[in-house]
Amino acid sequence: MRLQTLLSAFGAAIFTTFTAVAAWAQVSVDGLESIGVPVERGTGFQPAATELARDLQWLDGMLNVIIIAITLFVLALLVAVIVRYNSRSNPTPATFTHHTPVEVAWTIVPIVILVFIGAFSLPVLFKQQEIPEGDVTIKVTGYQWYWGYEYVEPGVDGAAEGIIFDSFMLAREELAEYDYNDDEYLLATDTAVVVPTGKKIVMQVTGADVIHSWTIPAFGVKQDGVPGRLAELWFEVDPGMEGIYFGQCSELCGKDHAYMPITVKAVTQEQYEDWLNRAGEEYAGQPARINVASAD
Ligand SMILES: [Cu+2]
Repeated sequence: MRLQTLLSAFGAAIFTTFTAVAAWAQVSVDGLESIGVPVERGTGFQPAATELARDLQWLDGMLNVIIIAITLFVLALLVAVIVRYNSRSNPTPATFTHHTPVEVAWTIVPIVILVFIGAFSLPVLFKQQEIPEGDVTIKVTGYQWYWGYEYVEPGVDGAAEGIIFDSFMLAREELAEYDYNDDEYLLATDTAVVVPTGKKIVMQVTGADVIHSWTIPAFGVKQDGVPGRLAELWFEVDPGMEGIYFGQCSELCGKDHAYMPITVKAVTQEQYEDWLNRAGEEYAGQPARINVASAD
């Protein structure tokens, strides 16, 4: 009984600490609309905010056309066989086992289709995997069960040095306080990754304990964070697409896998620089990790 009381007191203490840290850590950017957000009963993609996402969505549409055409063709063949070659309309079936022209055709045609698909999908894949020189580099680490972010290089005048923060999911009752809607529960976090639009953002993705996966569907990016490895992904949000984008950990990582969402705020370069300056002061709370050497 005493142990139970002790445990619940301990739990309350931890909760209070986390809440206090969360309240302290918020450096917000106001006036942003949620763009990359799931919609009720939606089945399509979220709006594409990057060239990568546009490419993916176009490829998906093109593949769907091919898939539907093949499915209808096979269906038509099946129907033709059922109608013309059932035992009533065709009582004495043919007994041949080979038909060379047909066999050549059903080998060549799929090869042509696959080469055609490859010719469009490989460039899309390469565009994702060839990491450009980033204007902003952010290291993201998956923890059980939250994300940690470090702005690796300063964007302007060294202001980003020491911008290190963790990002926890907001409880339902905290959403309003942070300017999120009720239906953004399980998506919104206390701190958000802030990136400028029209700039190449490189994310270095890793995991601290188990494998996690960082994604923003509207950006067309997803990358596993594997402990001991540093993987990279990149994206460039289209100018004019300033807003809030959500993602969720996409690699089953344990008990609270569903409670470590990702919030990215894409802002204009001016808003970004303003945020950098404010965040630099706010988040430089871990002196041991501030890069002092490059200050002069
Ligand atoms: Cu995870």
